[in-house]
Amino acid sequence: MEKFDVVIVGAGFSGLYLLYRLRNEGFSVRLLEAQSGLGGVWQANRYPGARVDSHVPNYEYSMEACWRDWVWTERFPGRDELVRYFEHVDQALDLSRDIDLNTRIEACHFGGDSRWTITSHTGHRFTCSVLLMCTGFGSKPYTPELPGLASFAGTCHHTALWPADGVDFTGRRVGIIGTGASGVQVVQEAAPEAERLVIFQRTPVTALPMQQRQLARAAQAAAKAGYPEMFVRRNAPPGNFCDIVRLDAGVFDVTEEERETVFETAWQKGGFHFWVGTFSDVLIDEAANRAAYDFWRDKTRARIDDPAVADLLAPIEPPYPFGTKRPSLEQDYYDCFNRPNVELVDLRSTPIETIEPSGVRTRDAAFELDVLVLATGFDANTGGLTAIDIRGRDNSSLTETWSNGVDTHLGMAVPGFPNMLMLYGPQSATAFCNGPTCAEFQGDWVARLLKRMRTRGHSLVETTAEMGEAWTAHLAELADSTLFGRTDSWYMGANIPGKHRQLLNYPNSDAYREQLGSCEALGYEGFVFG
Ligand code: N01
Repeated sequence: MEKFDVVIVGAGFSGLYLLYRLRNEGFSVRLLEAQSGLGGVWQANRYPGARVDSHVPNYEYSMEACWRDWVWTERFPGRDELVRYFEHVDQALDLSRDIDLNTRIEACHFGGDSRWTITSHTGHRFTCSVLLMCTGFGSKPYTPELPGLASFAGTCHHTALWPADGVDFTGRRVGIIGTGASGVQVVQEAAPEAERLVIFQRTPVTALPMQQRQLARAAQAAAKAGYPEMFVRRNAPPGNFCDIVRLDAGVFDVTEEERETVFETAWQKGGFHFWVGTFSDVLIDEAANRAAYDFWRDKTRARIDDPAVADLLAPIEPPYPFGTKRPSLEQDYYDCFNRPNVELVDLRSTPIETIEPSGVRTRDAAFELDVLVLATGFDANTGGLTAIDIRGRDNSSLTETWSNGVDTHLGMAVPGFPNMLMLYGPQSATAFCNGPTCAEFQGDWVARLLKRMRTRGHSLVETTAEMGEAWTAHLAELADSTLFGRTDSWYMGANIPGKHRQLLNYPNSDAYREQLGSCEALGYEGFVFG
């Protein structure tokens, strides 16, 4: 059994940052990763078109050793470039010597000796004082129970379980179920290649223009002079982007003309500018939200030739408040529907009845397919954790503890699970915070906590049931005081049948940071040390 101060599970942004930070602080650390390389979701999501939705230089570490010699080719880099970035980070920070790849963790048990025992799929065991779970919000793919799915005779893959040698769409009949970020990206790749592409949509996505462009090496080199300042600014509202600005004004505090200008400017900037970078009340007030939706709708409908298809993709009435399901970024998603080989099937009016060996049968028609893509998302926020047999005090199981809902303190600690902290986990800002920014501020917070424990001779840290209940109640208030609680999304746990419905991401990363800061300033309020 290998013994460490700290074991980290997961080699995405959070896990790698913690390894770097804690090793520098003199802790003995081991990072365990199921996949064969670094990068977390970027290793797993190798489906065609996978690409980040946060623009350069937001989606990278702020440490100079990581950005000084690194050059991106595109404003929104693709998956392969991101994997190469993680290889670069590995070299720059000399991480691999403390990482075990191809090591899937099956069990983490807290024992009477106040230490965790971690067991891998090969039966290899590790023990540590502190367990840091960095399994990400989207590491457990979700495949719905579609009748007859196993009988499909063609090629069928979930986007997050894509084969390493790829799938050729050329000249084939391709079906895609799901129109979230993954679905949008695969559609854009498949449409020009497939003989026939059928997209099965249950709920329309409000995809925003990416405004992708190539990045020149010389311009990036020049911009780097401003990086230190930009990475400081990245810690500010909204959403922890260094260059997205949101007005303090509400949608109706300005004239109609000014409103159009603000919306249009954000639209032209692309990416998440239109989601989080316009007015202060878009995600809070129904009428303000409707104004943003109408702008999006009119822009989008103008690109779709067939009004009946436009009614499905960008309905006149909003299917849910704009931005309360994550808006994907698109390059030519809506234009794809003008192609003669592309067809949209509305699953609300004609649901899937069965999957047959030859394809998909809905209530109204049968679609013969060679390839079926399941872009059906993830058991988000909790699935990566509950997939592991995690047992805390008195052998209590995390999966059972959360069967009626999640309680945590600050989205970082679970009552009854001492010396275990979660990064980018349920009930923290997670998907409302730019990933690397969150990895760094949560990672720094954890590093300071562990140093304090070492200085004070504490070997145990845990939170209480009361703190967990209070944090859950706080998130419930946020769900009610914003528009997020009204929509069935994975933010609400509502994409998985039977999952407890609750807000699982703190919908304001700036306020969340303040909460972490005040907890620390008050001597880690809500934590008990032993
Ligand atoms: O998953 P999703 P995703 N029958 O849950 C549909 C990140 N990400 O993998 O909306 C038919 O968004 C479901 O329909 P509905 C990003 O944060 C980022 O696309 O539930 N359809 C929905 O359309 C993103 O938000 C990138 O009605 C069914 C789709 O499947 C998150 O990961 C790229 C169904 C699932 O969409 C998840 O995105 C990819 C059923 N039974 C992912 N069940 C970037 O660009 C589900 N659906 C960075």
